[in-house]
Amino acid sequence: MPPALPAAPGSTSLPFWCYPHDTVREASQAGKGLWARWPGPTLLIALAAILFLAAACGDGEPSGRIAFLSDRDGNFEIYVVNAGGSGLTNLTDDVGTDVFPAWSPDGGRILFVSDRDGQQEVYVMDDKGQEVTRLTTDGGTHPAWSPDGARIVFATDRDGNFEVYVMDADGTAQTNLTSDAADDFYPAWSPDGSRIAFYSSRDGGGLYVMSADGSELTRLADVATTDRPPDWSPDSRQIAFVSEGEIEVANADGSGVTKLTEDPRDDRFPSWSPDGERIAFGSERSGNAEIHVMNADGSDLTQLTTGGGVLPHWSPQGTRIVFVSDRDDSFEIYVMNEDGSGVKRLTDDPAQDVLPVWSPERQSDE
Ligand SMILES: [Ca+2]
Ligand SMILES: [Ca+2]
Ligand SMILES: [Ca+2]
Repeated sequence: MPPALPAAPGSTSLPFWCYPHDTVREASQAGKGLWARWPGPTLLIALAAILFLAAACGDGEPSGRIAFLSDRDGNFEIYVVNAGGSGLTNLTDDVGTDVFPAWSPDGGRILFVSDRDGQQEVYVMDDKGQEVTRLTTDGGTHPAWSPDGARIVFATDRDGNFEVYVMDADGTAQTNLTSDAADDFYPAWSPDGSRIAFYSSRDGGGLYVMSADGSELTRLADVATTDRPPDWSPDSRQIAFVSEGEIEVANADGSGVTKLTEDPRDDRFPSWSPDGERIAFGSERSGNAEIHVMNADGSDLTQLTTGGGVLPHWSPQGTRIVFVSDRDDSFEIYVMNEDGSGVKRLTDDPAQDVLPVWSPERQSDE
């Protein structure tokens, strides 16, 4: 867990007239009132002012949604909030522990894991929290979608140790891909659908990759401990992972294992930008847990936050990063621009609000 953080410095803000939509709305209404008295030029001036404000605000409020976990009702639930901060909704509302949200590639459904029926099982629901369907009955966790949304990969210890399984998206055709006496877990499907990466406790612990049917198993790197799935590059050629507190990448064929960071303090949570050019990550190298970004070859490493930050995740267009910080006392969800400017808090609750995941791109996004 991140260390305790000192008081946060002031965050960078957009000009005040970029924030409240009411300002624009009032200008619009004022324009209507003036129209009645002075038709023509006044309305045009009002419209020009509105257009100027919109242009000056750049790309404005981010669109898309963010799923996250909160224990604000006494146990963990999956929530969504619009990336602009509105529409916070509890999707699960169950006394069980509901965790590991994973957006379907079309953004219409969310996989999650719950122990509501006694043990951890994989469930799916729509993006309103409706149409909840339990997909596994013998235990399941760490679910992830295939890129086409037709299949789901997950981990289960139903056979006595953890294995990586796949199933169809309706829960049928559950198949063991690993069948090894060691624990196999945290699977991640490559964006091109051809491979699945996962961690295993085999031979002291390692990062492995296999074809999506379980064949062609390759050990990529030694990894003794992990608490997150590995992160594929968008072109499916590389995998970012954490080993002994450093961010490393490996080629999917097992070659080219490269340490991107080199600092005695922990570097964690690598998140590949959608264009594949950069990797955001959390680091304690400044003495605080802060979000950093570097080029995908490890060059041009830059600190983005100064008030504390962990668990970065990019927006689908790569213009923003969502992250978690306890700068305002409890863990909350924040969004910032890719350069660290424009930090905005999305949650405000004494409970833990953590693990934000930006929804996939839709036509209306950003
Ligand atoms: Ca719950
Ligand atoms: Ca196993
Ligand atoms: Ca909170």
